[in-house]
Amino acid sequence: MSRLIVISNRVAVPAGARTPGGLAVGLYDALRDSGGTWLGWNGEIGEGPGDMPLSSVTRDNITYATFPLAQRDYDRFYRGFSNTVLWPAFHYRPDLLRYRRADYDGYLEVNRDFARRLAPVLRPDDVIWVHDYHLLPLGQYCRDLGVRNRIGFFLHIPFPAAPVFETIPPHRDLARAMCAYDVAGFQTHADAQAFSDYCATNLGAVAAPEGLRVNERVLRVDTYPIGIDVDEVAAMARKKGSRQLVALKSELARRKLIISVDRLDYSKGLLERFAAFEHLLEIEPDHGRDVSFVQLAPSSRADVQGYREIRRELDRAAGRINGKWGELGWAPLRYINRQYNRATLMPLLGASQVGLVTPLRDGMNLVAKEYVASQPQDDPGVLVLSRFAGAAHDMQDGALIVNPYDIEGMAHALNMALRMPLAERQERHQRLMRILRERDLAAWKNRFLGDLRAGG
Ligand code: ADQ
Repeated sequence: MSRLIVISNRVAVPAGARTPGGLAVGLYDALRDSGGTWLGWNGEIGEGPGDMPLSSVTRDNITYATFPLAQRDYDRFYRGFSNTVLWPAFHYRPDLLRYRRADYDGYLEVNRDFARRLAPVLRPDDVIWVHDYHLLPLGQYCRDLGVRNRIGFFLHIPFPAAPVFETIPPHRDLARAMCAYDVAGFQTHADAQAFSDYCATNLGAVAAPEGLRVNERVLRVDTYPIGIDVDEVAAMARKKGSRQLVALKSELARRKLIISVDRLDYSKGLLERFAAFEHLLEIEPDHGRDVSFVQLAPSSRADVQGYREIRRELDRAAGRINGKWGELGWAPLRYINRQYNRATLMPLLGASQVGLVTPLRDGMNLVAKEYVASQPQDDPGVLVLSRFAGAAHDMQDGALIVNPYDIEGMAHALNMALRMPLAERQERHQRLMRILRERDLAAWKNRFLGDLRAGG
């Protein structure tokens, strides 16, 4: 089998004997099967200008080739264009977009640099898989250097409808560059359709039997909903003895737990969710001391504008809710900004009666899937899920689907979830588990790589 080269902004190098978790597992398996390289930023900021040194470690047939970013590149490429232009626009928040030409130049330079590092180490039959919005034009830069290998691209976040995409000043150049890939994969049909529609209207793309024809190239545009390793999550959730869970034991004996787990991000709808929980306390005072809501949200991208404000607003809302509804022995909302590892998180999800996943926009949202996989079959909890998470397309058959802008609607769904009879919970859980298994992480990676290799 041809060698695989994975390129993503951040690379998860396994530490010591520990194997990676989550998404990294799928990519790790794919790389180990065929042998290959994972290239990207090591998460550090290097000193001074000039080329940053590349370091390589090889483990289990996989070479991890990583490098630091210079401060200037971190500011323009990562903090600037990637996270203050692309992230907000792709999540339908053009009001938070702050465009500067210097940031865009930095974004292109770093993409060019990725291509320059990659091209010399390629063998003719290597297959290249590029990940996410930080690297939209990487394929085009590889082509400019004469790379003729198959190159696929997968977007983990939503692709917005044309009028929103067009708020990004260089939208046309970005979309044109994306057409240099052989396969462009999206989380949902709506995302793939939005990209195709934009290309048809603005770049003169036409539908061909093998995909989208743009000038003389043909690009396969398709939907590859990302999944999880269901057995890994279920096994982790069953492990007892996590210190955090032991601490919650007496609480769990007396109260039902609603849980939410996110990175602290304005796209995740935390404020609306807090308001819905507060509304539940208002309309169902009986629930009062029977329910606790745990929101885990470690701060992310704290140095990017927009993130400080949301954090401040959440602190205020959490304080207000506990101030108003709390009692000496009970705080209805536990809002925690610490990062927990998966070994702690999965049993916590498994012990919660409601998984509340209500982003305003999300490419997929793997926490929704992890919540379902963590549930005990004999007494499963209920997933309350936003219609604007990519996961809603896969999971509408078993989750309670809500609109995160409808605070009262979310409170009613929470109420329904907390009161749902066992037989209905089991039935919904079984339906969801069937879908999770059918569309798991291995299926995602096999189908994407199958399509990418097929056209070679
Ligand atoms: P994220 O926006 O990071 O990912 P999500 O899919 O929910 O969102 O989470 C990815 C992983 O991070 C999951 O395995 C989850 O358990 C873990 N995680 C999330 N919050 C955590 C927390 N507080 N503590 C510890 N772990 C946490 C992007 C896109 C998503 C898309 C994924 C994968 O924004 O829409 O589902 O990529 O494609």
